[in-house]
Amino acid sequence: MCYNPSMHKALTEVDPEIARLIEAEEKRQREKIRLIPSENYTSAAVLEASGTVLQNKYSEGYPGKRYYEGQQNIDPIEALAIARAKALFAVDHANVQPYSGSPANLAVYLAFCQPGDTIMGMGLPAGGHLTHGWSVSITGKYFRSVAYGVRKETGRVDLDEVRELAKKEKPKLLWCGGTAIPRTIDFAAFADIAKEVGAILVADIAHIAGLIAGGAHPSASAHADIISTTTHKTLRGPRGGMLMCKGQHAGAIDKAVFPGLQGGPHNQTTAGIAVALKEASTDAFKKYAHAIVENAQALATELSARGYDLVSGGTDNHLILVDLTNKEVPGKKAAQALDKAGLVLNYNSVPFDPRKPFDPSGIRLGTPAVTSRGMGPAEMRQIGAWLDRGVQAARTADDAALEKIAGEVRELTGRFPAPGL
Ligand code: DSN
Repeated sequence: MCYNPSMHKALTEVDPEIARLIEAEEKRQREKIRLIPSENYTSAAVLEASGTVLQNKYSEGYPGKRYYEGQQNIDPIEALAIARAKALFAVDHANVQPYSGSPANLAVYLAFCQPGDTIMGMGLPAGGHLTHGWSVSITGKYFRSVAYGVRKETGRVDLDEVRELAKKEKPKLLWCGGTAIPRTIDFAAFADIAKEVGAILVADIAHIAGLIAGGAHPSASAHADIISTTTHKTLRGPRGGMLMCKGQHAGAIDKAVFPGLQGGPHNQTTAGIAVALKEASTDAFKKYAHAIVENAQALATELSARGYDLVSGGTDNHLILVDLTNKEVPGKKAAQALDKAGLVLNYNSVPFDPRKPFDPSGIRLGTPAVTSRGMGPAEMRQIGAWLDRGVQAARTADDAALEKIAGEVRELTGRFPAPGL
């Protein structure tokens, strides 16, 4: 059942223990309904490109300017990935070497800040990312970090509040984007604020890169100085990162990624990114991106109808954040029970959460992976019903009910094969 049976054969011979675990993970991904909004199924083509001899090659530097010989094939692969990223996201410059989202973001700090400089981002509990200056991250320790949040009544960013704070604090970098934002990000408004206070605007589009590529979320390219993204979420590529920017920042960004922060790029990942970007430029991907949003809205509507308290009241994108306080089940207990029922999601803090991040009040879920399997609104309504039964079973610790749901889930997933498996 492996995507590459010959590789699997060698692996089984050499290391049956690891081979068995990979097979078990394939089975898990096949049989369960994966609702973690930052996860997806890459295509067989991306998986193939990512598991190749390209990983045997060192390529410190950039195409045409390397510190190692033998780049006859690596240079054109990286050049293709760069060209495709530039075309897809309509940017002047792209760097496809960051190992993932956090290193990409660190490179932005290295490019533009000195330790101790003031930076501003969305707080983690409000939906921001650790690397946007949260206290436990290096970015909150090495810089003077100021956090904005969301309004309690609306669950949405209050841009007037962001403007006031930015005018008072004068940050060098202003981050927008994050990991638990169910609503459209107003890049133009953030750009106005950044301009007003002389900050560099960094749009972290990791969660929504695929939606932007497919035209299902407004683009950041006309507004942000720097765009940071991972490549494996809605964009459906391999685990990796990219930085894109206006031409004037190209040199600073490239220098920060290499030699500033990283060594040799992971060429097998670069090839996987190139393939994913090609796939993301197709009409089929545009339909996929819009279907993700349609599915998230169908699931949100179903959950709302069942009395679930959705942060901000719903979703504009791929992600739904649910406060389970009124259901009398904490997020972690619900997420662990739902996993037994074959429904995999995150426990997650909600804005103004009175509980601790390791045992918070909410759950975070999304539709990129189920949409990759070809599921639609009818399946989302069914998933909403299962989630409701699962949360009730979590409250009453009814393992038999969870097992019953798991059986029904397996029946559904059997009818919707996952890409790459
Ligand atoms: N870990 C990612 C997520 O799940 O949103 C963010 O880094």
